[in-house]
Amino acid sequence: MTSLDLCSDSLDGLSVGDALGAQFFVPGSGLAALLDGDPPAGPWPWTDDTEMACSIVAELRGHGGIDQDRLAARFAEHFEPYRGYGAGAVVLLRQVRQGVAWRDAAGAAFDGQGSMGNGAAMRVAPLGAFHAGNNRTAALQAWRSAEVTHAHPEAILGAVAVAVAAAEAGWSRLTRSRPEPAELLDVVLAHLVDGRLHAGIVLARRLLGVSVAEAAYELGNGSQVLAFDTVPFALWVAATRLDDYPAAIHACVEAGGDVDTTAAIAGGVVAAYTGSGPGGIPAQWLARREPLPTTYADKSAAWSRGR
Ligand code: AR6
Ligand code: MG
Repeated sequence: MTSLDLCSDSLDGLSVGDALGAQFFVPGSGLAALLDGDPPAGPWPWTDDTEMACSIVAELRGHGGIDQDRLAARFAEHFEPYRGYGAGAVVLLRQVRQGVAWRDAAGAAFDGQGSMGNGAAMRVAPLGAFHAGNNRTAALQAWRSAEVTHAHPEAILGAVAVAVAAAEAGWSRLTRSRPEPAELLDVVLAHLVDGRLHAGIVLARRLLGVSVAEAAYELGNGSQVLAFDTVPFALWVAATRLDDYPAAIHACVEAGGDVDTTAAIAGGVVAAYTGSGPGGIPAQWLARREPLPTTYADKSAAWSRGR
């Protein structure tokens, strides 16, 4: 089991969660069908969560770490507007394509506040899995990956939280020791500073015994598309269902809201622990996900050189 194997399993978990979660915005596809073992017919197109995660994974495959300029170039190169990007992300990625420095574009977003959207968190679980066994490196690398598009500290901390959870999940898989839900969230909290994201994870830790509906009511379900309205619930799901990928995705679907993103985050963390094979992601779900792009590294390098 290499770092890249863990990373790749987490990417499968993220992208299947994203693609299946996005199906629940399609009229007529109901929760009951999924629970009955009859999910929507494929292929399930993945969305911006997966497209951006693939850019991060290409960085790790090619270089073992995040170079922010190169990551910005990859994000801009692979940006397909119809993949459901946030409104701020659309503006920012267009600007970067036009030659604006990513740091200027990210800093200017939302009247100079920077984005506190959930986009830095939605794409980062595979980076955490890659750094299984080294939570501090996962946190630092997540920070770097987030800054390229999200200048607001709450969005950056959302990415740190998800990456540390995925690193811990991957490490638990390697050591064959499942952490208690509270232990997993404590490891995450140890890498955060005070703020709304931190407060959300503290609340999630107190709610470990409650129903999905109650957790989503208290923590948010991503309907505001903000980091602190998304990550606490997604990590509550991952912590409480770490050994059961289908149950984690069911919980995200049941909660509603920004389902593709909560399922991408929870799915990316859980698959770092379960793997993507038997006992992890159902084979039928993997087969129905739109295939992942395969040409990221080369195209992006060519685009960078041509600027
Ligand atoms: N003040 C007010 N609203 C904000 C702020 C802010 N500082 N920052 C973000 N928002 P964005 P993302 C709101 O556009 O984070 C897709 O559906 C604002 O409404 O930076 O990459 C994905 O699947 C803004 O449009 O993009 C994810 O669910 C929104 O948060 C999500 O979008 C998202 O921030 C990822 O979005
Ligand atoms: Mg999306």
